[in-house]
Amino acid sequence: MNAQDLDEWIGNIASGDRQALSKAITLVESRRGTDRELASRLIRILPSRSKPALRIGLTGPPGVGKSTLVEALGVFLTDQGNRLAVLTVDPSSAISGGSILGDKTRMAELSRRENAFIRPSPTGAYLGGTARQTREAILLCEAAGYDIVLVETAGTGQNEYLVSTMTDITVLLGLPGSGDALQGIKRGIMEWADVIVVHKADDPNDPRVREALRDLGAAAHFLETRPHGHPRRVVAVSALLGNGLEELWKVICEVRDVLLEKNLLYALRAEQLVGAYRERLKEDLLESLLGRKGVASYLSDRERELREGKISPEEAAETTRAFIFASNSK
Ligand SMILES: Nc1nc2c(ncn2[C@@H]2O[C@H](COP(=O)(O)OP(=O)(O)OP(=O)(O)O)[C@@H](O)[C@H]2O)c(=O)[nH]1
Ligand SMILES: [Mg+2]
Repeated sequence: MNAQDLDEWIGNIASGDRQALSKAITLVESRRGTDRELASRLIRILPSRSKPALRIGLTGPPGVGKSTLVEALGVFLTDQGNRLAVLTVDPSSAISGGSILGDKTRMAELSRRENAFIRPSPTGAYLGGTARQTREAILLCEAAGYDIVLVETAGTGQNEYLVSTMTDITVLLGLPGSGDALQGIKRGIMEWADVIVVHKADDPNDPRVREALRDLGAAAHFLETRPHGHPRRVVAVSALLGNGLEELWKVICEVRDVLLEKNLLYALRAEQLVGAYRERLKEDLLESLLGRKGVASYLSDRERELREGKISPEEAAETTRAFIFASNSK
């Protein structure tokens, strides 16, 4: 594809051609070498926007109601005239299957809207490459003029953290539960959240909802503050009944305003890029060093010695490092 074709493609994306956008997302999802090369060229020449889109990550355990909330919040936002893109990143879809169908039915009304674009992750496509693919898909949606990009990802430990490294605001969902304040949510994960949602709060007066709000509010207090300094907020929401949607959006806007007023949005994004670079470099270095001739067998020899109790893990690591760098300088 020549430079002119690429320019034309980008022009089509920018003018709101959904097919051109979908095709570009498929390209960045591909792991084929030639596709990667083309995707990098495409991403590199995307025009920058004068007004940044708001990137929101929505995460929480499977079944907590993320897609239902995306639909409800999405309808609410598009009704207000916003243009909204939704990316669902489902690392478990390869196992559970059928998530595309599930999301389509769960977002039935939103998917009919002219100013909404929904892109479910194809089965397994994001496995192993979630961060880069999602980051690039976000950039493409922004180039297509969407003002808000929502990224839904099912929480499986690492993912809550990952989504917070590529969005401006992270919303964490959990269920009110007896005993544990928020079912399915570990305290450590709350660190990455800007907003915490006690979900399926169909009855706001339900004692479990009130207890969860109180406990989480107190817990959030003791966590280290987010870099923007705005306190974490806890909101009760029922996507099914539409309770708390306005409150949730208000709270998200508060965080957005702090990021904009304190000029932190671009600083945050810049740090995210630096973080992505470091991660990527680590992976690449590891891969190329471990892929060197003789390294694999050297490693398995050390592992055998470890199992036989002949060396300590520290010794094994130290000699392995020396071996790799000695063979590296040859
Ligand atoms: N009572 C109640 N049920 C809800 C609410 N929101 C969602 N649900 C139900 O919870 C179930 C799971 O909803 P989803 O939106 O698919 O949940 P999810 O978090 O997207 O699930 P995964 O994508 O599989 O991780 C569905 O049966 C929804 O109808 C709510 O506010 N109240
Ligand atoms: Mg879902």
